[in-house]
Amino acid sequence: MATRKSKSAPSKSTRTPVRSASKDLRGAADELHQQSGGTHPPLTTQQGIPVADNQNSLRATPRGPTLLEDFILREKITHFDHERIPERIVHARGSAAHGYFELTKSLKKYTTARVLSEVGERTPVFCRFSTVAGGAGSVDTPRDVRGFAVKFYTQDGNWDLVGNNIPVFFIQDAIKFPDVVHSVKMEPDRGFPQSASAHDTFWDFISLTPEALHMIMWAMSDRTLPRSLRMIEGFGVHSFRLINDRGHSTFVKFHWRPRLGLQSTLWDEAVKLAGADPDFHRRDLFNAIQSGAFPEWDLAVQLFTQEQADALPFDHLDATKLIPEEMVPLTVIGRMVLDRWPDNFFAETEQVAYCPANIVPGIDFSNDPLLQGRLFSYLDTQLIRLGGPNFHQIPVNAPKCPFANLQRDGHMQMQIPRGRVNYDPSSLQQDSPRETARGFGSTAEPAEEGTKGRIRAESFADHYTQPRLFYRSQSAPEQAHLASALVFELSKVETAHVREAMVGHLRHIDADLAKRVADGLGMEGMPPAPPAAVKPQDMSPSPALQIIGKMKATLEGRAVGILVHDGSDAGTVRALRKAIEGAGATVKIVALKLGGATLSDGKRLPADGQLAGTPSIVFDAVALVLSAAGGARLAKEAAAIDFVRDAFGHLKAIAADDGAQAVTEMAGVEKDDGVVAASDTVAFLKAAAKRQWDREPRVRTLA
Ligand code: HDE
Repeated sequence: MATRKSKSAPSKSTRTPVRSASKDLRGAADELHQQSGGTHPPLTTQQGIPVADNQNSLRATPRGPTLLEDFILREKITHFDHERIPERIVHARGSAAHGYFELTKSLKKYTTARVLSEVGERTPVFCRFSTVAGGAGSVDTPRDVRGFAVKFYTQDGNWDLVGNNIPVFFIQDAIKFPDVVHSVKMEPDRGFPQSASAHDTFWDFISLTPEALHMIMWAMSDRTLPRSLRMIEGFGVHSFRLINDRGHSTFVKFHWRPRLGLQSTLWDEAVKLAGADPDFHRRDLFNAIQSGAFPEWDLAVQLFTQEQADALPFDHLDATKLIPEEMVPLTVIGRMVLDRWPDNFFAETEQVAYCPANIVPGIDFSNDPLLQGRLFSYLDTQLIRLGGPNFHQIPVNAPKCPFANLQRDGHMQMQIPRGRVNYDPSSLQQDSPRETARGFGSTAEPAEEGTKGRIRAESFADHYTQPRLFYRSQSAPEQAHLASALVFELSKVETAHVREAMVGHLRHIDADLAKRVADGLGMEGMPPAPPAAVKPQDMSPSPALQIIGKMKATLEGRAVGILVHDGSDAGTVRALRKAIEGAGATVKIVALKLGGATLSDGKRLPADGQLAGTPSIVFDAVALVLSAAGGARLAKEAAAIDFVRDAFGHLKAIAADDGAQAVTEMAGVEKDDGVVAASDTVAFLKAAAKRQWDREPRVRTLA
């Protein structure tokens, strides 16, 4: 009040207290700083000028105008104004880590690439995972493809394997990429939906682009709902070539296999996770690495000759096709360990620039037209995203081997090249860089006969065989999830003819799938199937395409929540913790208040999470250790009932002692193999190592 009065009638007496208030602020900041300890270097401007006051701008009088002269304020604000760079047009939301790749099996016979031929060699890597459609600030768990990009800092320069967690892609030709991306992103007139494919424009495009159907099968499967980035596979997608010392070429496809096994969430879980923890995957990766539980992947290759490629019943240069591993087996050649979280998110995870054109001698491209387009796109986008041609000098992008050339100048040149020579050939300088016999060479591949034109090869025309292969290779629960995902997505499509066109396509893939989706949408009658350029073939099912079949029964790397309240049995909590941690999982104690609960032994057990903010969705299994009074109390808490109901609905194992009965009853938990006594740690570990698929038909209607 005194201040406001002073505004209309400034006087000496009112100004004095304001000035001293500002001094007090300074004093409080100093005091807090002193309490925090440590050795602090002097704060300076970007020009190195020491800053005495970082709390107050320079003003003409304590309540008067701010002075333009305040270069410290201007520099700080100007830098802040420029803190954001354009986000990636796709894959904007990502999380990354440093680590290494260790070769365990030499491919010397096939390639001169040192990174793939020197067993035991550890190559530093930087690996970034991403969602595709959402912006940088979007959530971690939408239904979406995940990017899986690895930069290998090899002795022969950077090799970027820029892949996804799905081995095929939506389109066959790079010229369609802007269309598929526009269609899935927010609709341009309304600016929504963010990070979701369940809308008209996406399905309109897909219904008119049958080549996308194989990828759609994958996208609608649980592959796009990963439980953790530590539990996804990665694929280089395209065929690449390996070139050996005789110039001989062998085709190769790259696969990453998570050591923790492949695992997904259910759709309902993913939806709820988006609200419960928008950073679920980033936090999970961060916590694992910080706690020393370093995620690992095996790198495996499929190697095949031109003759084998020619004998395949599809074209391996078509990125909408995969080579079943039952046809060309996988050979594990090494492992990747991610063991260091970046020091700074922006400097590393945001500024890292991957490019499929970054390959090293001994590796070469194939003629896949999607890959060929990508070879151009990434450098182009990075020139604008990172502001100029010197982004390779940003530490996360710079090769770790020596590099030298005659490219010069440009925005943000960080190096100071010496000497007169910036051209080649030259004779004036003894240390100017020169070509080397060990340098990169392209495969001497004879060009095919043919006519120039905008032509899609006939061998790319079969759009239904591999979607059928994928669908028919799935386990029953996975088929039901896939059909339900299609029903969900198409139910969000407002345009009837788009929904009908999609069901028409499904008829070529599998009649039962089409029927399930048509029924799920409540369609009267079956829409017509469109003409198919090539009649779909039946390939032998490939069980390797499943998740459930491949899922390891394990608790390793997973998390279990134990719900406690005052009076919970201390011995049971201890025994559970020991067993769960012994199985390689982490334990989080959840209680009504963060302060925790006083257990039966009279001791206070602090909670890791407050019940209202720690739903069971963030766990792989739960235990309810409650006294009868505790159970009765929590049976009146909506968050506790949801905790249990969701765990049951998400097919998770539940260990419950007698005291928990009031809550389990309220939550509608029915006895099954996944509901065990809290005292039976052996049964709990067994049940918690997998989801209770048999329970699903009892808790939800699937298509
Ligand atoms: Fe990308 N893609 N892409 N893509 N892509 C980008 O590059 C592009 C494709 C993939 O963590 C962009 O630096 C075209 C297939 C990943 O930083 C952009 C085509 C696969 C990442 C681009 C494709 C991928 C990207 C956006 C069709 C799996 C994130 C920002 C011809 C094999 C890398 C950037 C990271 C990023 C273009 C298709 C994977 C715009 C034109 C197929 C993992 O340049």
